[in-house]
Amino acid sequence: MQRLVIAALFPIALFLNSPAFAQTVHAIVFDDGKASMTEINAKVGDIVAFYHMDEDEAHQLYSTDEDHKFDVKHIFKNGDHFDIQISSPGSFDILCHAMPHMKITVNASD
Ligand SMILES: [Cu+2]
Repeated sequence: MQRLVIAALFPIALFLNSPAFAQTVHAIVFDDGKASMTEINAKVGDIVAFYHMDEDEAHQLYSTDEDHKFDVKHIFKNGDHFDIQISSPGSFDILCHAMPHMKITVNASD
């Protein structure tokens, strides 16, 4: 059974490692009540990685955009890490439940 699973995954792994599917990780650090970036230009398939390094503030990140919906439901606090993958093109805003002024715009292209 184990062997079957590995055999099934192997072609997918090769496919993802080919240069045509090179994936960029856009790391955003949250500290001092701020995000390290307020705008990201990304490609479909890229990862946006949130790193919470804030001693004083809790951030709760979400997007209500139809094609890029997510919500970090738990309290996102110091030391936490959370990734989203860009699944389709378009621009959307990442907002924060805890801070109405916090906004990170993601421009995703094919
Ligand atoms: Cu915040």
